Amino acid sequence: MLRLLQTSDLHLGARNVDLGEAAATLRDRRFAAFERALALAISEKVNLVLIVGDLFDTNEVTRGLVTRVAAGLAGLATAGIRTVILPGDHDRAGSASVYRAFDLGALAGAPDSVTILDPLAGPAGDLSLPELGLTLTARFPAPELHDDRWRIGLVHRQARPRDDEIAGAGVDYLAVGGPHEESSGVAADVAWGASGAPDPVDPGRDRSGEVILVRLDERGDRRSVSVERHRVGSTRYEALALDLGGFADDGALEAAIAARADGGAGADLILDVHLSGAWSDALEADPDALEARLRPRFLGLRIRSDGSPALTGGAIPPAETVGGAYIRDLEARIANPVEGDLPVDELREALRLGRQLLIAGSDR
Ligand SMILES: [Mn+2]
Repeated sequence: MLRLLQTSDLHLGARNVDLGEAAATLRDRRFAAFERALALAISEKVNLVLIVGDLFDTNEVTRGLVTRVAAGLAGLATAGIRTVILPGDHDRAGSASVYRAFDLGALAGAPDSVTILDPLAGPAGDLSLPELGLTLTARFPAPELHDDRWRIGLVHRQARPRDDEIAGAGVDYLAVGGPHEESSGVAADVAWGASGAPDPVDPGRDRSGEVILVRLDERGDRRSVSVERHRVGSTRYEALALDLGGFADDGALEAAIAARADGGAGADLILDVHLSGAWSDALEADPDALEARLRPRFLGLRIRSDGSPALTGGAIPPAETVGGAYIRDLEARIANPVEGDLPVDELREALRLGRQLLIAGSDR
């Protein structure tokens, strides 16, 4: 029986400029998930660790990061565990590859325990491990790969290959990197598994934050593969859509967003808020101000708005008053926009401000 720990899409060293101050925290959390994956490999006494692409977020990472990764791999080597790494989309193989700029095995002090599989090398790039009774290949498919060992393929793609491609891969098990969510299955007699990202790297991926343990069993001439999920990540991404028409004042709006951080939940949460709809004059609904006030409660917070101030409801002051004339003029321009006038969203903002300045407190 052989056991492998499989991970991919760690995206270490990502700059995440859109996340502002949270970016550095997020990098630390991703690295922590990587370290938890390695600790799991050691405690589970696996035979092999597979990293199926996008270990690094870019080929231009710092020596400091590569050195920290190498130290982790050195820990595996000390425990007698070999690591096999496939370059991905972000840490692409080729002349500019991070794996050419740095020799991870040498940095780990264990050149025999760390292998970079070159997807461009053809059959010569296959890795034969007779002591484990398996052969690994980065070729996809590798239909001529016939030996009586376990044959394991590694492939990195944005979406998992189709069933007919997997069925013709020429392997017993296909390790898939690229999809950021966990999934696994069998196509014809080929088992496949994708671990997803060990710490979630983007929104809308419920099955991420995990690594998988792959078990290869042989009884007589019957081979079976099973996949077991293990959580190592903690970051969560959520989206929150709010209709501004449902809020009586800014306090209520702020409370609705803040509620997502209740019970300390904000510490692990990157929340993406989308405000829409028409808001009443009782609200400022300023996304930047809300974001500044609420950001400390979350790991990351983004608030976007494409809402607009409400048109004037209820009775309008008489047309001969300044306020009444102003509102009638703007309502008409909003209802029948003409070329050369201000954009409608600016007219609506002018309408809102006018209502506040000219008729606030009146009995309209
Ligand atoms: Mn990726």
